[in-house]
Amino acid sequence: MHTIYTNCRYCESNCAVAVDVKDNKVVKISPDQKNPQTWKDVCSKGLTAQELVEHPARITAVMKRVGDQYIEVPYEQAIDEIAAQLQGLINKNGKDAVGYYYGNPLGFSAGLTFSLGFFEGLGTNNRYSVGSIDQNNNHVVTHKVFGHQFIPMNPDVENSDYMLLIGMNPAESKFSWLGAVSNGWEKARTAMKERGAKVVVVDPRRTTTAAQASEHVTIKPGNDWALLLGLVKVIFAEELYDQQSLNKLAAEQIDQLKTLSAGVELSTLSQRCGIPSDKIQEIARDYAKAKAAMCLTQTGVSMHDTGTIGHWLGLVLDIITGHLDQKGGRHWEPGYVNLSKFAKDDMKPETVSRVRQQPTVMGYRSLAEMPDEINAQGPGQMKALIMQCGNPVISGPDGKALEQAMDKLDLIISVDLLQRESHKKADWLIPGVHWLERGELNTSLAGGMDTPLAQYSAQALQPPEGVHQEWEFFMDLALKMQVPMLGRKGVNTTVRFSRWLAKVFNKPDWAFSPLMLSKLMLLADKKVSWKQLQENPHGVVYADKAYGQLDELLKNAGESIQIAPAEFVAELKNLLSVEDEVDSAYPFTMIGKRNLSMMNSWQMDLPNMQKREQSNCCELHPEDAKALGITDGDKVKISSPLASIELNAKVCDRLQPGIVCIQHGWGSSVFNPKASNEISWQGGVNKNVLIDNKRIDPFSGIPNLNSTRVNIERL
Ligand SMILES: Nc1nc2c(c(=O)[nH]1)N[C@H]1C(S)=C(S)[C@@H](COP(=O)(O)OP(=O)(O)OC[C@H]3O[C@@H](n4cnc5c(=O)[nH]c(N)nc54)[C@H](O)[C@@H]3O)O[C@H]1N2
Ligand SMILES: Nc1nc2c(c(=O)[nH]1)N[C@H]1C(S)=C(S)[C@@H](COP(=O)(O)OP(=O)(O)OC[C@H]3O[C@@H](n4cnc5c(=O)[nH]c(N)nc54)[C@H](O)[C@@H]3O)O[C@H]1N2
Ligand code: SF4
Ligand SMILES: [Mo]
Repeated sequence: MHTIYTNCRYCESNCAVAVDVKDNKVVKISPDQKNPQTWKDVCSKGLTAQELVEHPARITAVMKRVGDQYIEVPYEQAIDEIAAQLQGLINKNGKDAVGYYYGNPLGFSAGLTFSLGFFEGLGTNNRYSVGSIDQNNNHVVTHKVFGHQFIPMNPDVENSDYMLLIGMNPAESKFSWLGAVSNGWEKARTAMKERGAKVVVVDPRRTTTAAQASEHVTIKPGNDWALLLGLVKVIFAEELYDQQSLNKLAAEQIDQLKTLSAGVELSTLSQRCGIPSDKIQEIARDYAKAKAAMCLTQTGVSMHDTGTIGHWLGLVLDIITGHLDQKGGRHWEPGYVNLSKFAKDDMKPETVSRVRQQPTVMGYRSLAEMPDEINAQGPGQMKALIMQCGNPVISGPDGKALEQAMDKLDLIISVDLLQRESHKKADWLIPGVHWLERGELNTSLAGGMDTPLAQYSAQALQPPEGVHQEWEFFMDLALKMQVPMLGRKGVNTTVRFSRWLAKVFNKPDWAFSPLMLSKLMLLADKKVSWKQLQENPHGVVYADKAYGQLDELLKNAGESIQIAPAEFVAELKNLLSVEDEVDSAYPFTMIGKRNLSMMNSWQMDLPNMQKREQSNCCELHPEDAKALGITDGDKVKISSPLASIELNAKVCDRLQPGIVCIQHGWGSSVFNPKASNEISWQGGVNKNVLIDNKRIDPFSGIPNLNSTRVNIERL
């Protein structure tokens, strides 16, 4: 038996784990206590990660659909056939015929560069990312305000006196979203206990986080912007701002914000968000006066058609009170590879989609638009879809519309560990490679750590025999189809040459790979060397935590903060001008939640999770239950104008009346392509079929995943 020190790559927390291995099988996964930072937060998902590797229905070879069966096909033959099929579609219909969607787990793989690089080279406009159902509005905001699309902010929890947590539940989901704090919720609780720090949680539901915080403030879903505008209003009106911070901003932009916030009554904003005016005043005063404070707006804010404005106003609050990028606030860490240098002018909002004319984000369209781009005939129509690490039919809005549209595609390819709902009609199943089977240095997370830490994520297991790394699949397709990898001439020649050298000299490491690219990127900033990483398998703390580095970045780039981008101001005025209409046929608002032992639409089929829950349910308030004659456990029907679903009711006082809560991600079967496609697991109901793909955030294309109007009745 031997032990490999590596990281769990299921979420941003990147927890350090020690993996005991015997005969290429995991004996045990435990927290790596020698890691200086990230081991304390290890959760059951990481500790049982081998359950997915050893899943009985795991795809362990390339499978091709023939009739309604799957057959195994040698990898090289698959590359030839797939390249020919894609080329055929492109010759007939143009490059946009080939569509691509990547899901959340790809963000934790260094192979991402090669997947994205293939489609960049191919030049298709039909590219879709999970960011459009998660975080794209954050990128839109930092791009407009700072001029950089990728500025993750690390919450300096351990030094904070006042934490305003809006739309997040770190007690279950971890402090892990665009900036991770290892053991963050424990650190926040310690700060409350030992230093008297205040944690105010704004959430429509009394989550575990809300229950353990100093204070829980309930809000009407989708209206965080109104609360935040209220806070900004009070801060201007009572002159609670930090004058030094204002001095750095353009006076006319400040005036614009002042005038805008002064022009709306606090009572109006209070009514919109459902938070009393005096509570808004109290939060504003405490926040501004706190020595060190942070306002974190997370997915509860993101997943609405108002998400961009919500994130923007959260940033405005931090900037005008002088808390941004200060000790105990959210601070920017350039990381061992400063990605803001690599990802600066790639926002492309001027490129709009073909059918809806919706702006793209970093060249990617919104998943909400995919059905239209498949259905609408004419030049640019999507004819094929390659999915990697994603389950868009379940995790995206209006899964039925997407499923129906996908029926019209000529070719569906899925790269995944398992065959789930979105992949059930796939023509090709390409085996995914689990993080236990990957050795990589994931530079995309280089700056997203609480304390500057770098660690090589070592490979613990060999993938099943004959299975190639996912990035190799895209590289091999690029070579076969003569698609310039990364959209750059010369890369393919370099790859061919390096592969030849590697073969001739029997040095597999010499072949061009994501790791080689990461090593090259290390040289750009020279904060940590490859040698250091190899010598320190538990990770290297390469710098002290520092504050105020964002100012330097902006100064060096000749940029200044644009606190009131014209588009955002216009949209805010628009939000203020329209009434928050309630349709009496759909009087409830549906929100969501996560579960500590599962990720979005996966892991519920694993033994670790099966011990806990078999299905999702519909939580509702006792008063609503009484009025509707519903008791705990009753079957209820939840409807939106699009569809209806049936679930068991759970009566609970965690919610306010008028709000129901259903966990997303359920209702995705697991199929077994090796056993005549039989269903290997099934559980719960897909609530996202209720969610409209037409009502989306105008900037990021994110739908109302967390504030859908529904009706509920007893069956
Ligand atoms: N209503 C509602 N909807 C939501 C949300 C919500 O809060 N409410 N949350 C949203 C959020 S935050 C997100 S991130 C999205 C997620 O949306 P997606 O990323 O599209 O979907 P997931 O459900 O995360 O599915 C991930 C897939 O990746 C596969 N996978 C896991 N590891 C690997 C790997 O190493 N290689 C490969 N090839 N495949 C792998 C899994 O088997 C699974 O099929 O869902 C969003 N949808
Ligand atoms: N165990 C586990 N951990 C995870 C994941 C998982 O699926 N399972 N997913 C990972 C991923 S992909 C992500 S993106 C992160 C997300 O991490 P978080 O952002 O913490 O996501 P949630 O836990 O869903 O918390 C969102 C909260 O917003 C609340 N909410 C809903 N609507 C509103 C609203 O309008 N306003 C406000 N203020 N609050 C609202 C919900 O009640 C919920 O408590 O978690 C990551 N970690
Ligand atoms: S899934 Fe759990 S163990 Fe893995 S990185 Fe996230 S918090 Fe850590
Ligand atoms: Mo996410």
